[in-house]
Amino acid sequence: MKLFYSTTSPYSRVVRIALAEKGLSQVEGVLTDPWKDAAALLAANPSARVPTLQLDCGRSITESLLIVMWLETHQPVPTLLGTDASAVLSKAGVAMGAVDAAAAVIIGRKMTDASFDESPVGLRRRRSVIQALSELETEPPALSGGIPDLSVIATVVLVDYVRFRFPGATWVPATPRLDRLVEQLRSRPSFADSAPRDMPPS
Ligand SMILES: N[C@@H](CCC(=O)N[C@@H](CS)C(=O)NCC(=O)O)C(=O)O
Repeated sequence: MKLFYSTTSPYSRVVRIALAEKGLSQVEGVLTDPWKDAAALLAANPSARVPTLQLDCGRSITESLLIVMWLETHQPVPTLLGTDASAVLSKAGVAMGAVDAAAAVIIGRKMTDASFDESPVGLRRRRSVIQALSELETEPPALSGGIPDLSVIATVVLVDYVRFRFPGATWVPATPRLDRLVEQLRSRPSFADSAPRDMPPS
């Protein structure tokens, strides 16, 4: 199996953490800038987006949460759904919605410029991030002692992505409880190895 991923992509990071936590580290990582339309990525995914997981049979699975769904069926143990799947998925959805909103601001800047942030759509996306962070801060996902579940993974990916893309932004709410969760996982290999960083120059 091959995973096309980028080091800036929060969606790729969710899948990289999921693979590592499930012990599927034999999957070959293919570092790919999706904006450069690499032929291999385009052949594997008509949307040319990362993450894209290419199975040994040649079939591809795209979309981060569908990849996680496939991993759950392919290798159910250890599960990323904890002991209360609806609670985990509910919180993971809040975090992934905010990941989408934060990524939409970055794409909006690509389409226009930094003024996108203050546009009606930009402000709406920013509000989604603020609301989601505030909701997760009120009741953070819990580390239950086993492997981090999908709600923990998505929340840490969100917090780190917001810090990475909007450093020092005054509109980002303080989230001391989420920060503690991030700190607890910072040195765990699956999280440390996938921490967001700029893509190397090609
Ligand atoms: N819904 C997709 C989003 C994937 C996505 O937007 N990936 C970005 C990188 S963060 C990408 O490949 N962008 C290239 C493009 O939009 O052309 C998922 O969950 O995997």
